[in-house]
Order: sequence, then structure tokens, then C-alpha cells
Amino acid sequence: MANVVVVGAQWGDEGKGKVVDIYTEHADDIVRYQGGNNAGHTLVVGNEKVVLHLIPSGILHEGKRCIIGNGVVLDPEVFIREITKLKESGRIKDDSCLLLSESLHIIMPYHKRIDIAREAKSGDKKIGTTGRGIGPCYEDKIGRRGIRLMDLLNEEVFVRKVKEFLVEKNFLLENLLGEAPCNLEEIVAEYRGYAQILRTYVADTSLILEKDLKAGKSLLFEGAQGTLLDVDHGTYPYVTSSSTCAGGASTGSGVSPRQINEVIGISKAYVTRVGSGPFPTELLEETGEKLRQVGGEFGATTGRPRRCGWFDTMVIRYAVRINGLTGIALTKLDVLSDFDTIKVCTGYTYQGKALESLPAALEIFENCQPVYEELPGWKTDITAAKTFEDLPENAKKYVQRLEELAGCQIVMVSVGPRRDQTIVLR
Ligand code: 2SA
Ligand code: GDP
Ligand code: MG
Repeated sequence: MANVVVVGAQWGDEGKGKVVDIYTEHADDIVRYQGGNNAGHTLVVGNEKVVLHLIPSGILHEGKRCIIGNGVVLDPEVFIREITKLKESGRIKDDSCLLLSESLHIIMPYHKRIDIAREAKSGDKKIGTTGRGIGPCYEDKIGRRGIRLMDLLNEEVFVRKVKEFLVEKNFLLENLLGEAPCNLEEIVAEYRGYAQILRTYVADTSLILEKDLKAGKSLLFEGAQGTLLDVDHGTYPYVTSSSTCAGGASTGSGVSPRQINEVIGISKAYVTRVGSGPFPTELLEETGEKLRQVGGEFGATTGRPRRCGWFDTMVIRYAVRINGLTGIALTKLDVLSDFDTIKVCTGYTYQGKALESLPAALEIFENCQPVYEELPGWKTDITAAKTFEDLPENAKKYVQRLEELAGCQIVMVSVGPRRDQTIVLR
């Protein structure tokens, strides 16, 4: 199989966990390249649900190599808890196939404290972060004052750096955020324990991936969050702090973009967003509540209710362009089964004029009007459909219309959370 990147085509939670789990069968190495434990990727195996935050969704398949790349920010406590739980529940027999890039950045206690305190002080301007310290950790990475995994493993370097950085962090915490300062000795004692455990997983993962490519192996890159949450291409500043788009797969793993053959965008058959920021097709009344309840739209990390709305062609076309999508996996079609009619946004107008693409300016994004077309519903349970032919006529027409509007082929339709509730089209 080719080397494939799987990205969220909307605002995250499109079902990447499920799709990566399916694609894993054809891959050798599964790579996380950005984000951290802000992600919540859900897999349903048999009747059991597994939510992964840091470890690649390929981990449940035996004999696959799972890599957490340099572009990820890693909270050691969360990583250790996740791997311990997977081992205790017998979901993985041994974790020797799990590797961490020595260059990835470590989430420190002050990152989490700053994230939470800033949000609490921001009132109605808050981003709606997951409070996991993601933004402050990436700030330090770009500001060249981060702690990399290799620093954590060398206690002398670790203590020197943390001591130096704490001067500024504690000033911020105490004087601007009204918080207690962080204590160097406490941090060192806590992180010394993590270093002992993490040591066994560390590797030059970019080099390992190159060797695997030379040996003819296939790579699968697992994106987290979604295109519209990308720090460069999303609804800035209401974004996460990493490169969620396909381009991030290369910088976040140390694999050349020339090695990537396919980019699959995961899109719900409607749209959700968790956190603040523009969302033109959002449904604030009962229809939105119905989508939330039927779709189980609550954050897989924080449990927050997700905002819900109709499918948005402007968003998907943008995702096709920015990521160079070669295919779309359309998920949660079954959630729409109980609607008499279903709306699809075909474009936006702003001050009476049609927009060509998504506006970069937040003021325009927040005030543009969606233009809708309405399609008939199918009012039939589709969760047992195995082929496209099994779908009711109106469900087929809905999928075909989305494909036409997106300008990209739909390669997979998901009709339920389980592995076997998947229709492969191409
Ligand atoms: P952060 O914490 O700095 O990354 O938050 C910044 C914005 O990014 C959004 N974000 C997400 N959006 C959807 N899903 C995410 N993962 C969890 C899930 C979310 C949860 O799988 O459900 O449980 O709440 C995720 N992670 C970050 C976030 O909402 C902010 O808008
Ligand atoms: P991710 O972050 O993109 O991996 O998505 P999440 O795991 O945060 O949220 C997707 C949710 O939808 C999870 O609870 C999945 O089990 C569920 N899911 C995935 N595909 C389908 C589908 O086709 N139908 C239904 N009903 N649920 C699905
Ligand atoms: Mg999620």
C-alpha cells in the first residue's frame, strides 16, 4: 500500500480513530505527527470502546510499529497512564513496537497551569482549549525554550533548563495570572520518575522511518484535530497550536513530503466543533440538539458537548485544497437517518456577495451567511449496510451530491462506530 496521511477535514472528531484503525491493516508503521493529549480518538472493537489520546490508533493491531513523532507534544504522565491501561486490559501484549522521537517536546506542569489560568481569565474571548497545556508547550517550542525528550533524559541538562525557564514562568504565573509559582525540586522529582520509564521507548524515529521506507514498508500518518483547527490555515485564533494539515505530517515526523502518496480527509456527514470560534452552519435549536444526542457528540477528552450543524461544502472544498485530498472518508451517515429533510451548505454570502473560499478574516467568517439546498431524508436504519447498493436511494443521492460538491471522490462511507460498519467504495 502507498504511504497515506489521514487528516480531519473539518474541526476535529470526524472519526479519525475508526478510519485509522481500518487503514492500519494495510500499513506497517503508524505515526502521530502533531498535537498531544488534547486529541481523543475513539475505536470500537467488538462492543468495547477504546479512547486513545497520545498513542497511535494502530496500537491495537499486532505486529505494527507505532511512532510518536517529533511534532507531537507529550505529557509523560498521560503517556504512561495510557500505555499502562492498554497493557493491564490485555489490549497490547508488549509495547516494544512503540517508539518516541527524542526530539518531541515535553509538556511541563507550568504549561498546563498557564493554559487553564489564561482561559479562566479570558471570559467570552476564551478559545475553549482542552486545558492540557498544548498551546503553552508549542509556544515554548517555537520560542526556543522548550524541553525536548532528550533533555528530560539527561538530568543535568533538564535541571539547568527548567531552573532557567522557571524564572519567566513563575513571573507570569504569580504576577499576571495570580497563581502560585511552580517549584523546581518538585518538578525534578516528578519528572525523574517519568524519565526512567520513557527511556525505553526513545529513538531517532525519522531515521527508523527512512529505513522502513527503504525496506518497502508502508507508512500511515494519523492526524489529530482537523484542517480548520490548523494554526496556519484554520479559524485563527480559534485553533489549536499545531500543523494539523497534511503538510504537518512531513515536518512532524521527519519524512520527506515526496514519500507521501495519498491524503485521505475524514469528514462527518454533518459538522461539529468543540470550543469557541466561527461555525456558519451551526444549529442552535432542537435540530442541533438532535444531532448531538443521536451522534453522541461529546468531547472524547473533556466530555464537553460539541456544537453541531449541517454539512458545509465551503469547509470540505477548503480541506480538499489545503491538504490535496485524494479521497474522502464520510463518517456518521447513520446519524442523519431520522431526519425528514437534510440541509447542505453550498456557499457563503457576505454583505450580499458570494464568497469564493473561506474568508481569512474572523470578522467576515463570523458574519457570513450560509446558502443551503435541502435534500430528502431516507428515514431508514442504515447501520447494517455493507455495500453502497444496500443504502436507501435518498442516502445514495446524499452521498453522491456531497461528492459532487466537494470535488473529490468519496472512498469510504461509515454507518456506525464499529469496524464492520464501513462501506469501502474505492
Ligand atoms: P487546545 O487544547 O489548545 O488544542 O485547544 C485549542 C482548540 O482546539 C480544539 N481541540 C479539539 N477539537 C476537537 N476535538 C479535540 N479533541 C477532543 C475530542 C476534544 C474534547 O476528541 O473530543 O474532548 O473536548 C480537540 N482538541 C483540541 C479545542 O476545542 C479548541 O477549540
Ligand atoms: P476523532 O477524534 O476524529 O478520532 O473522533 P472522536 O473519537 O473524537 O469522535 C468520533 C465519534 O464518532 C466516536 O465516538 C466514534 O466511535 C464515533 N463514530 C465514528 N464513526 C462513526 C459512524 O459512522 N457512525 C456513528 N454513529 N458513530 C461513529
Ligand atoms: Mg476526537
